[in-house]
Amino acid sequence: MSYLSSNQLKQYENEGFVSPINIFSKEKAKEIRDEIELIEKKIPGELEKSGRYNAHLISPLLDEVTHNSKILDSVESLIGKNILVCGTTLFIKNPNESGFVSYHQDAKYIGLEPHNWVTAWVAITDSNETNGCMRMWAGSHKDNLKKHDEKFNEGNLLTRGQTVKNVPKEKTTPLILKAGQMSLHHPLVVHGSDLNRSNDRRIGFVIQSYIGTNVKQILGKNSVQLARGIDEFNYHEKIERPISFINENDLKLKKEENDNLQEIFYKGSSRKGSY
Ligand SMILES: O=C(O)CCC(=O)C(=O)O
Repeated sequence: MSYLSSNQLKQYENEGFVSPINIFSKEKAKEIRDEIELIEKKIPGELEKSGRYNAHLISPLLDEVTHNSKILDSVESLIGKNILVCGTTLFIKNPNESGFVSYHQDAKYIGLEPHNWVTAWVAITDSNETNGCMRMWAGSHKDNLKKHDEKFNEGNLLTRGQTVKNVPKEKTTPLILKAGQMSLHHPLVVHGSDLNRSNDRRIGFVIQSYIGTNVKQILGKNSVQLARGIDEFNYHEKIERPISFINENDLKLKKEENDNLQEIFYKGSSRKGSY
C-alpha cells in the first residue's frame, strides 16, 4: 500500500521531489539525535569526514529508521517492491560553521544505474531556511545529466564540490521539514543547501539511497541490505543489520564500506580527498 497520496505522487513526477512526509514524532527524532550525539561523544571523529557515511551500520536506532515501514511504503510506490538500502549519510551543519552543499545531481557521482532509485532525507532536527534546508530546482530531473564543475570550496559538504552552473536560486523550492518528517528526491533533480545561520545544529539522516534490485554500481563496489521484497538480480554483496550499539565488528564494516565509497566518489576526479 502506498503511503503517498496521488497528489504527492504527482509532485514527485512533475517536480522531482516530494515533501513533507510525516514519518515519526519529534520525541522519536530527539531520541535519534541523542543517539547520534552519544556516538560523537563516545568516539570523537567517528561521524566526521568519510565517517558520516553508513552510521546505520553501528546504530540500531538509525538502522530502524532505514527500515521504517512508512518510509519503505513511500519508496515502494516510486521504485517498486524490491528495495535495497545502498547506504546512508549524515548531513550535519553545526552553527557557526561554513557548511553548505553546492547545487548538484546525485546521479552524477554515485554510480548507480539505471536511475531506479530515490533518496530519503529524514529530518532529525527541524530543517528550514534559517538553518540551511535543502533547496530543489523543480522539474530539473526531466533533463539529462548536466555538466558539473569541481569546486573544492572550503565548507562544501560534497566530496568534490560538484556544482551545476546557472541554477536559478531565486526559483528553487526550500524543503521545510519538522523533526520526524522526510522528503524524497529523484536522482536527477538539481538541489543544494545554504549555510546554517541558526544557533542550533541542523541534522539530516539521509538514506542515499534506496535502490531497486535491478540497479548496478558501475563505479565500484557497494554492499547493500535487503529492505523489502526479493533480490532476483543479486548484483551486490549483502551485509547484516547491527544488533547492538557500536561494536567492534560493525565499526570495521563501516570503515570498509566507507573506504569503498571513497573510491567511487573520487573516480575520475583530479584530486583524492579526505572525505
Ligand atoms: O543536507 C543537505 O543540505 C544536502 C543533502 C543532499 O545533497 C542530498 O541528500 O542529496
